[in-house]
Amino acid sequence: MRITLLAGGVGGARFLRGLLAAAPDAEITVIGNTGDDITLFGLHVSPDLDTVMYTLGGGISEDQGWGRDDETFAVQSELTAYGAGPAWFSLGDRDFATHIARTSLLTAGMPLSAATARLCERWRPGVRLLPMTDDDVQTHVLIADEGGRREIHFQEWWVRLHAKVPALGFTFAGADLSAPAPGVLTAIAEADFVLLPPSNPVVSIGVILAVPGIAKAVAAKTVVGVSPVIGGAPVRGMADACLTAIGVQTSAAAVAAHYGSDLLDGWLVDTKDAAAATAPELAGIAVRAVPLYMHAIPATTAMAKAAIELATELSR
Ligand code: FO1
Repeated sequence: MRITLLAGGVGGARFLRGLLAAAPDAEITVIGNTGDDITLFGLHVSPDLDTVMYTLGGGISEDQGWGRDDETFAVQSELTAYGAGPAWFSLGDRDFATHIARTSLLTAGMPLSAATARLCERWRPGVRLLPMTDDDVQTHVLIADEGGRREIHFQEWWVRLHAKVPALGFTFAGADLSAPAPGVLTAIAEADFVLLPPSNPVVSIGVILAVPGIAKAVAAKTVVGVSPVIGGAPVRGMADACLTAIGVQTSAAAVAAHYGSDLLDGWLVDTKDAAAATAPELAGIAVRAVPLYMHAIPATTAMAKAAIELATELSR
């Protein structure tokens, strides 16, 4: 069985752990969001690719959901001593090595997709991890503060401002000029079905769909999504701040309606949101209510099994 997913950071990576347990023989391709990428100290940081790679490779900081386990911060404290910023983005010594390795491969002329494959040779995540594009696409956030209306990098909004300054909108700078990375469109076309894990629908899945060609390729497949919202609140992160910014209600039904029935064939909601199954705005989308809290691997495995069952049923 060939399964392709569009994934962001923590939610996507945790879902993938359950999917690998639910379908150990499946050939899984993950198309990772790179709109979060940021260059710091001359190094290319790819947070969502690293979260998938570390989580499935066994190197993740479990309580953070990002960065490495057993971290030390000697380099960061030395940089701070030099007044070299920014200090608000916490980079550990082990994590720095990933960004140095990636940047040296990019500097040697490798595209991000090849560099990502090289880093995965160490971590062996058990999935093929592809960046959505090898081109430069950056998620920017429009805010209004004492400095007036301006756009800032997603990471500055998410990490320095803790998404507390309301986002007035998002732009995916460079998306229009970008192309899917090698293998992305083939992985979608050749999949038995596509899954959308409970990643942020705006700044993770939404960015990937903004790369020309990807949305159309995905819409041609059987697609089952997993709601990132349970009982009117995001399970993790600040998906609600992102959804509000684009005028979408924070509910399981509203997120599915936002994706639309052209894209989605099936939608998993938590048992709390079972009413979504009869929501008129979800006509044309098969809704199933199953427990969606990924509090332990068995729970996530059951969710992944439900997604596979629904996708298999819908692709008949
Ligand atoms: N998130 C934070 O809230 N604070 C940080 O200092 C931080 C550092 C960081 C370093 C490397 C990395 O790969 C991720 C990091 N993140 C941090 C998480 C990051 O902002 C998110 O993982 C994604 O960009 C959103 O999915």
